[in-house]
Amino acid sequence: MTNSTPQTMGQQFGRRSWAEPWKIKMVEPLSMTTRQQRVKALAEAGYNTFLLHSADVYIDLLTDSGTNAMSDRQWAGMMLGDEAYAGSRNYYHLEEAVQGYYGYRYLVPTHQGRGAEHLLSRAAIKPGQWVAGNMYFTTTRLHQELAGATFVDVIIDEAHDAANPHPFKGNMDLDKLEALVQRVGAAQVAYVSLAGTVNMAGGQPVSMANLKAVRQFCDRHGIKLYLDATRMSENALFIQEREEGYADRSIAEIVREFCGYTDGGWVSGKKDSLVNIGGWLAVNEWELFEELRNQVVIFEGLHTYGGMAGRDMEAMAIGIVESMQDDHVRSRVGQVRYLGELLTDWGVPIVQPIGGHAIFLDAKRFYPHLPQDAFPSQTLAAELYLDSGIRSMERGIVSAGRNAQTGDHYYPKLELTRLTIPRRVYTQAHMDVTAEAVKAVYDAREQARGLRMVYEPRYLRFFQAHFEPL
Ligand code: PM9
Repeated sequence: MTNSTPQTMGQQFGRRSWAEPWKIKMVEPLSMTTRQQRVKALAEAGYNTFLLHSADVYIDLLTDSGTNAMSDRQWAGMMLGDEAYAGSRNYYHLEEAVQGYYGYRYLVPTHQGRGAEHLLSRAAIKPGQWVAGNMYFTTTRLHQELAGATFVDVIIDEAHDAANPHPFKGNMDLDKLEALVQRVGAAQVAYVSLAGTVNMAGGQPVSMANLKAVRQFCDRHGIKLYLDATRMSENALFIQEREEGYADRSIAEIVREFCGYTDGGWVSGKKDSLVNIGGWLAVNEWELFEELRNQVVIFEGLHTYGGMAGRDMEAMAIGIVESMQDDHVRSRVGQVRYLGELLTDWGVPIVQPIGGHAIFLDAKRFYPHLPQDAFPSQTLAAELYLDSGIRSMERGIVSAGRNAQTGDHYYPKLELTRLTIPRRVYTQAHMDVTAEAVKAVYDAREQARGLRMVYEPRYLRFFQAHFEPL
């Protein structure tokens, strides 16, 4: 494992600013539309930014998922794809990277994160059981529910308050966990599902101390603990910066220690791991691995490719190494902070503290005159696109979906619009342009009228729902 020390960038040269630890070798042109074109494109997309053609988008901050720029090393790795059906050498490289950096014993590759969630949910949940998690994630919770579990949010209360400055808003509340066990019995808790960082809370981290406490709780009650390690290297940066005793530990060391307290984990490789497609699930227990390896051939592909091409596994193996470099993580989160600090200075309400992968605009404070039923975050994403061609994503009532039992909307406390920063893709100038566009939409906030939903798909409605202006 190659580790850079935490202090290698900026400080090393006695400078105060950070800069990206790479230079640009290939570029992709952007195109700008007129407002008239955007009005038409948005209406055709049913006011849902997921339904826009990317050709109609200027700066694309929909997601950091699969939108990363790969390095020259990763592209070179693509040429070394071993596309054998079974036993591809790229699988063994990936296995080595996962074992080396995350420390889990047995690897199951999948086509992306939700493939891993599907397999774990099927293998580890018995219908009628419960899963406790630190706030829900859309695909994670859906797979747990489809496997017959009821999801219970046990994140600390501070996470549901956009303005609360708690340094580890991803932490679990041990009292909430205890209350669940008292209510349903430990045997009925399929597992604890911990995400680092917590996407829906604003990219907020979990502290090592909290994880250790959760581990002890799980040991006391005989409950398994599985980690969504999708953005774990970003979580590690926050631990390095904010938690006592970790300032001199590298990102790679912190990730390895963190994962060591869990029984297994999964990732969407499309985030931290700097690739455009791929995922995995890895566990320490042989019996569970046997079951997962059995299931992967039904739903994903053979256990040595799991839905990925050999070249994709090679790019991910190299991406894992790059994602653990301190300089990389520092500049990645540094760019997110740059945008967030600009907006904060201009008085635009965003989730605080600034998280790892995105800026989350607080639509409740942005549009206090819009009720949650008028979809304020969806409205804000639409208005931002109309103003500038910048694409963002709703993370509020639409994403939260409906209670599977009652059919009612969930009304999440957080009503957010996410400006998600792809890794190694945009420059500081793009962040300036984005901040100016958000400010312009903020200045015109009183004119926003909201939306109504006119088409609602059954699952994960935020992807495909249609809206009309009120
Ligand atoms: N996250 C995101 O944009 C892409 C799908 S939702 C728009 O944030 C976590 C923490 C995720 C995640 C995806 C998945 C699923 C699991 N855990 O998208 O299936 O943020 O690779 O991963 C998205 P896949």
